[in-house]
Parts: sequence; C-alpha cells; structure tokens
Amino acid sequence: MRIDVVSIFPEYLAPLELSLIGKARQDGLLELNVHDLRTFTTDKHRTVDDTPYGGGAGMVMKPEPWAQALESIAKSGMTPEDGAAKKPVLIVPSPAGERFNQALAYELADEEQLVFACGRYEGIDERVIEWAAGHFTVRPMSLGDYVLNGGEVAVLAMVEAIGRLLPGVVGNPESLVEESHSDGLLEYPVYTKPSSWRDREVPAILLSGNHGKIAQWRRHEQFRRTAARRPDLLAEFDAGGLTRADKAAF
Ligand code: 6GU
Repeated sequence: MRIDVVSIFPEYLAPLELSLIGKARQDGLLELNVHDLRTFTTDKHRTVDDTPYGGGAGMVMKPEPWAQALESIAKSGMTPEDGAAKKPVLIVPSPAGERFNQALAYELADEEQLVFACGRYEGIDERVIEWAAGHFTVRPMSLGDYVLNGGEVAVLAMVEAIGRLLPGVVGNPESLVEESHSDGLLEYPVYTKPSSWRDREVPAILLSGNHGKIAQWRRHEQFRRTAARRPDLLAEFDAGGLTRADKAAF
C-alpha cells in the first residue's frame, strides 16, 4: 500500500516512523510520504489560508495549493494505465465526515493508494473536495463527535488502524481476530501472572484448562462489557450475528 499525507505541519506525522508502522515502512510493506502543503504555494509568504466568503470567524484553506499538491500526488501515483485497479482514495479528516470505524479500517486496508488531506483552521475550500472527485474517490472522515485543531492527529489514528491490518504488519495475525470491534463486540478482559495479586484473583475458569468453558466465559464477558459500556454496539449486533454458542453464553 502507498499512503501520501499532505499537511502544513509535516512534523506532526513523525510518530509514523516509530513502532509497528515505522517497521512496516522499513520492511517495504507500506510506502508512506508526507508532503508540506506550503511547498505547493507560489507567493512569497507561502499563504495557505484566507478569510471566509460570507463572513464569520476563522480562516479557510485556499484552493490553489491543495490542487497543486493533490495533482502532483495523483500524477506520481499508479494510474489505471499503470495497472492500478481504481482511483486512489482521498480521505479528508473532518469532524463533519463519515464516522471512521474498524469496518472502514478493513475496507481501506484493501486499497492500493490512500491520500490524506489534513485541513487546519475552519477547513478547506469546498470546491477542492468537489474538484478532487475527478482524480480520487473522496471520503470525508471523522474520528468521533468532538473537534480537533486539524486532521493530523486523526491521520495518526487512521493510518495506525489501517496499517496494522496490512498483511505482515502484525506478527501474529490471530491477535487481529479476538480484539475489540473485530466481531462487533468489545474484547473480553485479560489477565496474566501472578494468579493472585493484592488480594485479587484471576477468574478461576481461566485456570481450569477447560477450553470450551473458557471460550463461553469470554463470550459472556464480551456481551456484558458491550452492554455496560457501548449499548449502541449491542443494538447493531442483530440477531443474525448471534451463533448458537452466543445464545448459550448469553
Ligand atoms: Cl478527522 N478532524 C478534526 N479536525 N476534528 C475531528 C476529527 C477529524 N474527528 C473528530 N474530530
């Protein structure tokens, strides 16, 4: 997979050189390029923003540098003529976007090229978003219902969520199967040694060696936790998602 990120704060993306994602880049599993939007300006002051038409607080990102940046990335990337199956996906982080979740992380992990356009201030001139649809599949995306100062932190989160799903990035792919949200429920609680710690015991069932009972207990805990912390997820987990084993765990 290839990822391009455009930002006026490229240093914000430095953590993508660390840990699992940094290793994936070194191993050639992921090509990731960070671009400074200001390098695509043409004026002396390298201006990227201006006042909003119609008035109001804050500044809006000007269209010209964005078009230059996105055009240059579109040209440098794989085109259908080079064998790319489809247009790259342009993700525009915004609290006004579609809510990002694990299902979307899986969907985006299947793409050949992702481009992230980090807005700052009150956002990017809307015409950029419309124009970009000629080169990209455009997906405005939000992390959740709160406001960040810009898209950079959201990109760190989304790239990590997507990158760890790429083949070979997580050493043991089985660890992707039993984690929260992989099956629509939250993960069960986990414990390690010592079995007794500060007068607290590990649930006896986990020491029993009875793998059937352990699986049933874990499933029950998944439902219990999801009902307590995220009842909205339980409502989405329709009856079709319930197996016979689930009904026993319930
Ligand atoms: Cl993706 N961007 C910004 N600026 N704020 C957010 C967000 C994204 N998701 C939640 N809040």
